[in-house]
Amino acid sequence: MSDTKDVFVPDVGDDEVEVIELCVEVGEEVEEEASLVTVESDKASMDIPAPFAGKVASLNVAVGDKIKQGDLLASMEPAGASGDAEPTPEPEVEEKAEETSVSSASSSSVIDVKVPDIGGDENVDVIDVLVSVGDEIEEEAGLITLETDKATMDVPSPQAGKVVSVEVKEGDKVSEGSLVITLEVGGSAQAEPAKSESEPAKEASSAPAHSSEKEIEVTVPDIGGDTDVDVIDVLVNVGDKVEAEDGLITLETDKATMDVPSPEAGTITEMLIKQGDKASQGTLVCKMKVAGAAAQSAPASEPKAAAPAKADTPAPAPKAPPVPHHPSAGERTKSGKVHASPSVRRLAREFGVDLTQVSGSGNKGRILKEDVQSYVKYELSRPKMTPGSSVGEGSGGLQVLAPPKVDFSKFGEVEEVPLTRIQKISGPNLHRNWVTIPHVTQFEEADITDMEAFRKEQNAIAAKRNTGVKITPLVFMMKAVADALKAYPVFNSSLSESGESLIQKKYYHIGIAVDTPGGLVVPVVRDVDQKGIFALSEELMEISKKARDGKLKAADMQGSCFTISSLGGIGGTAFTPIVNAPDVAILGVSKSEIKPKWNGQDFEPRLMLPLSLSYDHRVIDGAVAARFAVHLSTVLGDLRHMLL
Ligand code: CAO
Repeated sequence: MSDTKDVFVPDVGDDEVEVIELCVEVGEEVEEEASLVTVESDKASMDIPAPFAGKVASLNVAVGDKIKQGDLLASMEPAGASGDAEPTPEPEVEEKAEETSVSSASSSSVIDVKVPDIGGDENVDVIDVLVSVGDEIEEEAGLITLETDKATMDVPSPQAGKVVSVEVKEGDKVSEGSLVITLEVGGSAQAEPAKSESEPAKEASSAPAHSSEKEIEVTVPDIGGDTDVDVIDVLVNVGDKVEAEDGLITLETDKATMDVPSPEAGTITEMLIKQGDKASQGTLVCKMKVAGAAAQSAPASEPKAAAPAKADTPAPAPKAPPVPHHPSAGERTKSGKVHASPSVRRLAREFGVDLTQVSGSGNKGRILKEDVQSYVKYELSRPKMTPGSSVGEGSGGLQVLAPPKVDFSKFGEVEEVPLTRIQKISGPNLHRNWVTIPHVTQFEEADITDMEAFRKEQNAIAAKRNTGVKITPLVFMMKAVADALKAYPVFNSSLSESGESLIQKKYYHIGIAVDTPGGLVVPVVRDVDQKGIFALSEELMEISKKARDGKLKAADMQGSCFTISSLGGIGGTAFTPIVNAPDVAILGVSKSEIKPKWNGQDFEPRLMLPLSLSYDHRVIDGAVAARFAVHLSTVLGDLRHMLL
C-alpha cells in the first residue's frame, strides 16, 4: 500500500529559501493547508502548506536546508483514497502589507487610508486595531493587524498624522480597498507616491556613466528617521558578488526588521559594519566595486519591504515602508522584538500568548512552535499568585481551575468584607503549605486524668500563693512535645532548600497557634525543653496577650521547630491542622472528654485528650508518626515518663 505522494516545494518567490522550522512530524496526520514547514528568504518568512490532508510519511528537508521550487519536501499518505499529485498551494508570505492605498481629497487635509493589495485575500480578519481616534501617529505606524490562514500583517499608515476616524474594529473582515481610517495630515494631503523598489540611489542615478569599474561606498539610506538602529545581521562578505537590491545588512528597530539592499550590482570590497553595530541614515555599510557608472557614496536603496509592492492601487501609494515584523508593531509595540512565522503567530494567538514574553530558540532568536508550546505548558503549570490563591513565583507544577465567579447578590443580600491584614498574609502561606506538603494526619488519644489532677492541684497551690499564673493543659503538651522531639529528631527537622537533605535542629522552640480578632498568629516559645511548667505558663499568657493586642514582632513568630494548635478550650473531637512550613509537623489538640476505658476488668471513667498529628510525609514515615503520637500519649498519660 505505497499510497504515499510526494509533496514538492511550490513557487516560493525566491530562488532559494531556508527551512527555519518543521511544523509537522513524521507520522502526524495533517489537514489540507496545514503548514508543513516554515521557510524564510532574505525578505520574508512563509509557511508551505500541505496540498491535501493526510499522514506525513517522510520529511525530506531539515531545519537549515536551502530549498527551491520543485524540491522534494515531503511524502504523504493522503487521507482517504483521493489524490492525484496535487501541486502544493502557493505559500503566502508573512509580510505583505507594505502599501496602503490612499484616496485623498485634493486639498483636504483628511485622507482615507484603505487596505492595500493583500495578495488577493478577501474577507481577511482584523485581529487588532492599533490606533484610536485622536492618536497622533507616525508614518508607517501599524494601523490594524490582519490575519489570513497563512500570514499576519500590519497595514501601516502611509503618512504621519492624526487619526480622525477608525472605520474598522477587531473581528471585522476586510479586503483590498476597505476603508481603515481617515487621517488628518499636515499640509497637503497628497500621498507621497511610493518609491519604486528598484529606484536607484539618487547619487548613483545622477552620476555620469563610466565604462570602467569603480568603487562606491554604500551608506544606510533613509530609514524613516530612526537612528542608532541595531544591525542584527550582515548578509554579505568581502568578495561576494551581489545584484542590485540584494540585501546587504539587516536592521531592526522596535517596529520593523528591514534589509538594506545594494544600490547596484557589484562585488563587495570592504565591509564597514558588523552585527551588533548601530546604524543611522548615512552610516557606511560597505564598499563595493560596481561596473560602469557609480557615485562615490551611494546610499542604499530604501530598505526593502518583505514582499514586492504592487503598483496597481487606485491612488498613488506611499513609499513602501519597512514591514513591521510582528502584528503588534507600531504605536503599541512592546519593548521586546519578536521573530516568528505566521503559523507560530497563529498558534500564539489561539492560546493568547504574548509573543514578546516568549524566548525563541530558533535561528537568531526566532520563536518556534515548540517555544510557544513550552511557554503555554509552563504558564499553565506555574502556580499563580492571586488574592484567592497564593502560590507565587516558583517552580511548582500545579494546575487548578480558576475559582468560579458567582454573583451572590442574585441569591440574597450580601456585603463585601475585606480580609484582615493577618488573613492576607497567612492565607497565602497556609495555601502554599496545603498544596505543596503531602499531609497525613495521625489521630491519637492521651489519658490525661492524672495530668489534670496534678494541674488542678498546682493551680490551687498557685492561687493560694497569688502568683497570678494559671496552668492550662497546653503547657504540659508543650513539654510532652519537646520530649517527643528529642525521642524522634526527624520531627525536629526541616527540608533543605534543595529538598535533598534535612536540617536537623538541636533546639526546641515551639510555635503556638493563637486565635486573635485579626486572625491566626503563631508566636514561638523558645527552649521549651529547658523551662518549667510555671515559666511556660507565664510565657504563654504573655505571648497570647501580646498576640491578641497585636503587639507581636516578627522575631516573636520566627524559629519554630514544631507547632501546637489547641482548640481544646473551644471544643471538637479532632481536626486536621496544616503543617506550618518549614516545620515538618503540627499537633492539633481538641477538647478532652471523660470516656469509659477498659482497665482489664472494668470500664473506668478516664479523661481523654484527642490529638491530631499532621506531618509532612516527604520527611516523616507513617510508622514514625504513629510512634511519635504514642510517645506523646504515654508522656501525657504519666508525666514521670519525661524524667526517664
Ligand atoms: N480540653 C479541655 N479543656 C481545655 C483544653 C482541652 N484540650 N485546653 C484548654 N482547655 C481549657 C482550659 O483549661 C481553660 O479552662 P479553665 O479556664 O477552666 O482552666 C479553657 O479551656 C481555656 O483555655 P485557653 O484556650 O484560654 O488556654 P490554652 O492555654 O489552652 O490555650 C491559646 C491558649 C492561646 C492556645 C488559645 O487561647 C487559643 O488561641 N487557641 C486557639 C488556637 C487556634 O485557633 N488554633 C487553630 C489553628 S488552625 O486554624
